[in-house]
Amino acid sequence: MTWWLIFLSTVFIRTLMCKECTLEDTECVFFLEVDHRLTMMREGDLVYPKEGNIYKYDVVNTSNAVPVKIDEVITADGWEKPRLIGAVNGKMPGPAIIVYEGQYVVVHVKNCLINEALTIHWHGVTQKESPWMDGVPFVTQCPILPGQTFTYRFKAEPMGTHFYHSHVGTQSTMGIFGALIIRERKKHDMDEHIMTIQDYNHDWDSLMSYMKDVYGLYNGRTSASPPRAIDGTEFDMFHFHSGLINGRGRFHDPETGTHNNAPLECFHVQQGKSYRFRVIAVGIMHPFRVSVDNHSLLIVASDGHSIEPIAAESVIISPGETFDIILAANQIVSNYLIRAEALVVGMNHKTEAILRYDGAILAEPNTSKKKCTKTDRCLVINCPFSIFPPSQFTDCLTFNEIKGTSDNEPPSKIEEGRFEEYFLNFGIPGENPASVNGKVFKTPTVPVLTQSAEWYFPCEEPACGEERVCKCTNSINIKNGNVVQLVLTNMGLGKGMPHPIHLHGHVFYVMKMGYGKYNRRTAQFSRDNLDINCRGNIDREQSYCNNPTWSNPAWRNGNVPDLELDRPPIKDTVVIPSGGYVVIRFLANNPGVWDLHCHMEIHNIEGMRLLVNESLSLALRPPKGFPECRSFTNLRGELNTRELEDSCMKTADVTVTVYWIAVVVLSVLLLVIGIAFINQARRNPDCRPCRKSFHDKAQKEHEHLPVESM
Ligand SMILES: [Cu+2]
Repeated sequence: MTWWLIFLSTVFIRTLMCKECTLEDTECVFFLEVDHRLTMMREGDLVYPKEGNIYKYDVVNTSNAVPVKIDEVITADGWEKPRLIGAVNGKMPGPAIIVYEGQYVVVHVKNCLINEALTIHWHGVTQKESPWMDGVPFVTQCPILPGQTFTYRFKAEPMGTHFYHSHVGTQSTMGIFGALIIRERKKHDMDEHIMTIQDYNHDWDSLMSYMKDVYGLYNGRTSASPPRAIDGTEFDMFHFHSGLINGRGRFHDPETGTHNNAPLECFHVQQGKSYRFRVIAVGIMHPFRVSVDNHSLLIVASDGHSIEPIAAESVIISPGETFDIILAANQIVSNYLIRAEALVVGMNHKTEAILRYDGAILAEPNTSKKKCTKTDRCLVINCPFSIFPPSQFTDCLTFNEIKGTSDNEPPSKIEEGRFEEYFLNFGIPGENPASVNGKVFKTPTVPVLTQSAEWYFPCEEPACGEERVCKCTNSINIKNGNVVQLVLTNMGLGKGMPHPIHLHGHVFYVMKMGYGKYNRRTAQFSRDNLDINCRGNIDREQSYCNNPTWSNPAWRNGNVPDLELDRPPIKDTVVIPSGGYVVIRFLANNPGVWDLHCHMEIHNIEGMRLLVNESLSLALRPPKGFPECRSFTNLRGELNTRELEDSCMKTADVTVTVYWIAVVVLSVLLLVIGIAFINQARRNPDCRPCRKSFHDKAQKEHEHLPVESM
């Protein structure tokens, strides 16, 4: 009886606490339980897809059977072999957290995973009053261990479309994510839909995908080739099976082109009304081009920040970015296909959802994608390259051509002596891992924000250099009150696909973007933008570009021409085009330690990351009792803990080194033994080389043979 009462009261409290926040609340409380789940299972029953529905595994005749409710199953792409995923409150995506600007958000996160620690990052929230709530393991907090609960509390700002996700390893794309919507504090006048988009592999968990990218991806016994983007640049080796919208999609068989009829996400609209679609890219690697058949999109915000509205056929969204799209339901009552297509060529990498008008029949849409023609061209927003092939009659509006709105605060003026500029090249040089300026990020082993006395930022190893790659806790030190300009580049030998770079603790102005050169006839990438001097190797295509700068020295100190000073758009994640650069600016007004990283999960965990150390001594201190953690050896100084940690981080290098040391030692040993053996043999006639010895022995024996009588 007691247990039953406890259970009921817990359910009651959670129901109460998880209700949607009202305009009047000053604080809103949520519970998130993170655990593992299997796709295509309802409780203990396997399900299978058919005609847009799902049925229990033992249903043979579906014509009279009642389908399983799709909300009760994490269907993913409907692949019938259940795949292990992470889930928040039993769902993927987790529940949306919807609050109003300025409210305090309290989220009790319970780690119910069996064997993994986690943290939750509130992507887009600046954490001005609470830098220790940013949710980055070993930067702002200790990881939450299995069974533990950690309560996040932060102020909801800035307003807009954001999301939450685990910041540990590959857990985010395992399914540990959900929308975080901060509405303007007034009654909202437009209905909304939330749309998360991701790429997905139904055979492996995200960690396996990462390991295969690092160590090799094979199709049978054939080494797989990387997928190519429309502009000819290469993506990394993620084996894309399907795309998902709000956790649902269909597996399209690449051999036959048919799909498995898994249920799609359905967005309901009423004819004559307009809707705000909050689109969030939560995937591993691929950008998606999003469009809706028969409808134009009005793009009004990115990463939660308003932009001058632009009507377009589609928008391209990369992992970590968000876009707000106004869709006017102004077509005839029917079903329309929502499309999200990856930018690769020769592969059917896409996902779909349904836009269903109220009153439409419950049927699959049979609409077509807009045909872009010479007289009716298509406009695409936020292209990661500057042109499409001419035959596609499609125009790009790159992000530097987009204006912020007049109600955005303008960027701070630069005062004498209060300006800092850094050049950061995001690259994958040769066979080396993803890095920034040739520095592969080494994760600290204590949270540097809250246990700063126990960590330093060493990146001075002799292994680092202009044409070298090293591993260390890379950071830049910026001073509170200064205007900071970062020139993010994607150049030289390590350039690759466009990288979406996300900054924690700040939003930034996109001041300028520079694209590489493209062949106007084929739209293929041809060379880097020459505004940047790669220094290093004289052949910039062979240079790691670890030490970039402006090609014109007069452009330093904020003097680069053509900066957008009037109304630059504001973002927290921006895509650096291949062979190009982005100039971003922000005011250092939030002391703390802030992550800056590529939001392609594979690159982030590999090391394409650094810390922005912003006047750490001025950072607010966490509340009393905030968890601490550190390594422990109990060896009373016999071994240096830091050295142990360093060697752990360099397992691959150490293995190689040990191997070669062993080879050299063994070779020397064999040489010494060989020389000693030969010398000995020379002195001892019984130890001559085998063949000779045998010959001699035979000779001797022959000599002693009795002479046969004739
Ligand atoms: Cu990247």
